Amino acid sequence: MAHKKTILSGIQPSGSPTLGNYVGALRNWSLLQQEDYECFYCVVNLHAITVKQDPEALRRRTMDTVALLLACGINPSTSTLFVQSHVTEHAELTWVLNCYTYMGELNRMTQFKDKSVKHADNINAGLYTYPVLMASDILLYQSHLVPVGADQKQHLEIARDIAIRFNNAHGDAFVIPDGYIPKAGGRVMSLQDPSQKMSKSDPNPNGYIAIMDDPADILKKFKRAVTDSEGSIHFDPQAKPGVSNLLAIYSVFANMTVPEAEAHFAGKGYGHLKTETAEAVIADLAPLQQTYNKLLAEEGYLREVIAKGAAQARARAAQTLADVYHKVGLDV
Ligand code: ATP
Ligand code: LTN
Repeated sequence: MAHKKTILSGIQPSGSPTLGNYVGALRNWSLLQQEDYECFYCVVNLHAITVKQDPEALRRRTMDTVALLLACGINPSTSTLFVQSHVTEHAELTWVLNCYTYMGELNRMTQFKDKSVKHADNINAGLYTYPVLMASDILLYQSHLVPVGADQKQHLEIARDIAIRFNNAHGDAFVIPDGYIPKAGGRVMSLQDPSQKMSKSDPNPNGYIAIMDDPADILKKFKRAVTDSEGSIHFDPQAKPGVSNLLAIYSVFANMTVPEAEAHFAGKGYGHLKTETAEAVIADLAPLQQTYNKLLAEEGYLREVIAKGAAQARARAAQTLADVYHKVGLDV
């Protein structure tokens, strides 16, 4: 087993990634590389097919997501960057863990309930067991830390519960993982309805900033963000959800704590808050967008990165799966 602690996280290749994905997850994936962890980052295309996908679009978006992760600063020579379907152990462990997961547990998952409403014509068994596939992603690599947004907390808890249950039944097979959810930005809210999380599947594009939005759009969307009529800038997510969301975003991009950001805007109006937040976001995303556009033209390179990533990931995943098969008695 590795000496360094292990990090794993995943992102679906669906839709255009938003500022929520970036602040809640991707930015931290890149920052955590600088600490003493072995990092596995995965484009979870098996998760994506729990909702209907056009095959050609799925292939293209999977490669685009690989380019995005590199543009966000994932370093393929120190981190393992791979595509989930390339490592068949994910699907294999999922079957075993399905048999260690109770329907009662899955029935409680709020993401399943939300998605069942959103995709009422396609409430498939994959959507239902989605958290078991996610648990397999995490547990296959003996992951200690899982950087995600706050919306994934429930899925992390079920992953821990499944791991503990399996370990109790068969002896230790899995490390019990912890979540890493950022304090500011763990839940970036919609700019149009700050009671909802910012989502790439929002039908109103003014609700989200896509990471690839151009500067003029980013400024326009922030200027249109819903605030309140009070006029004072302080952090109070219950009473002032719109303003608090902007303050949280600003604090992340200005590298300040939320109280420092409040102090920065003391006596200023909402116009300032919106414009300065937009400017901070635009400046941060500009180099990322440039690198992304350059990488899109380098398909050969992207394919090299994920081929190497898959080989590295498989080496680790195969060890865990073999141990699980042995413990369960499948290795005759
Ligand atoms: P969808 O909205 O289509 O269900 P998603 O964006 O929630 O998808 P992923 O693309 O797999 O799903 O999410 C990748 C990461 O981004 C996850 O760690 C998730 O918690 C995080 N994330 C998504 N939306 C937000 C948000 N609004 N604020 C903070 N983190 C977020
Ligand atoms: N369900 C997550 C994506 C995801 C993931 C993972 C995150 C799939 N497998 C493993 C962390 C670790 C989501 O954000 N929708």
